[in-house]
Amino acid sequence: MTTTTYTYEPLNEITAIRLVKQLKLFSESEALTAREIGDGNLNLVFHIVNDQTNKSIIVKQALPYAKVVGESWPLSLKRATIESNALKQFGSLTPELVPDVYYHDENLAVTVMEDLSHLTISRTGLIQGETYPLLSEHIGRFLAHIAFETSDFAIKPQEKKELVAQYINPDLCNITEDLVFTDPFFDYNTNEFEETLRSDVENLWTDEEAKLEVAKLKQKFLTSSQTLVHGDLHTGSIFASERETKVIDPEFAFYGPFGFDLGQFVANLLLNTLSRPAQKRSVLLDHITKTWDVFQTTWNKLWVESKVEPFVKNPNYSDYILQQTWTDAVGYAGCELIRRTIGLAHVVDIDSLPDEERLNAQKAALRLGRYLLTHQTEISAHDFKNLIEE
Ligand code: SR1
Repeated sequence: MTTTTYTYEPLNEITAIRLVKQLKLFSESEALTAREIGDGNLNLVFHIVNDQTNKSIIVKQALPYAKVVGESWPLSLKRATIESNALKQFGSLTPELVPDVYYHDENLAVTVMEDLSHLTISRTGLIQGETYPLLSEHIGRFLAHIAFETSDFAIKPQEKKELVAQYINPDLCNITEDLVFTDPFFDYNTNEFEETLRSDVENLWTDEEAKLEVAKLKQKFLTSSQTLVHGDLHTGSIFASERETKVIDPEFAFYGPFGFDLGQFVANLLLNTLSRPAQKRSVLLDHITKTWDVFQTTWNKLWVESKVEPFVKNPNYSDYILQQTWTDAVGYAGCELIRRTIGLAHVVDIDSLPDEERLNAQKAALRLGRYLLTHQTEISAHDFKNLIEE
């Protein structure tokens, strides 16, 4: 069998079709249509379909810069390989919760994967009022499996260190370090907010109590290699329907803190909650409690089966790790609420609201973010209802 060595060049509709035929994912004679549908900040995404048979696939290619800003923000193409490896690793643990990967080429920075267009991006669906009854059960299970089974509780330390090295992802981690943990807390020009919010933002910039908590969480993000994290688990990284949930886009994956993904997911549910009238919020708050319940139940089940770490015999140890994970998640949720309100990448849940509602939701997100940062150890998963109403 001959293998082709590719040289990087950005694909277009024609070359994307040529590639999938070369890969024999479709035959030469098939009539295919390709459409670039990437609406994220970083990549090209081609939807390729045979309109006669309806067979379809996704070709995702990393660009050597951040699409959202342009060529002035270079980014390593290695992220495509990290994403493909992470999808395969997640797929080996929770196959029903991620897309199948059919092909990856490191030079082209291309991953060919299952088309999920029968599902909706959960952010879009939640904005439209979908409830996704299985979302929290699925994400709680996904998070617990990934967190536990890629950690030192499930993998021998030498092997785990190889994985830590494999997932070193400096450029994408740097985006998070800047956009989530640093820039929103200083008067930096990446920030974006309306003048009507300025006094709230300036109060935050001088709030040394909250900023100290952000500094500690950033330090943990920089140094703690507890587990493989998705790294960008907002509701735009999750496809969903009434019955199915699929996690996509783990190009920010790296070895980080147990609570990071959970915190980002919770924060994005909270951002959607804050965009709604009071009587429509409970479904999101229930998703938060259920995610954490399922996480703990799944984690404890994996814990008792663990054969790698002799200390797992002590149940207090599991409680300690879970407590730390939740406390960190609350802190990371606080950072995410603030950065999605005044930083570079906002959420459409709130930005699409009419003026007065938008300002109220943004102020509430900043208040809640600050509260989570400064009360991390006191907040349980059941407390958000009261916190949001206050
Ligand atoms: C320049 S990238 C901006 C944001 O988009 C991604 O989805 C991450 O959330 C990142 O922080």
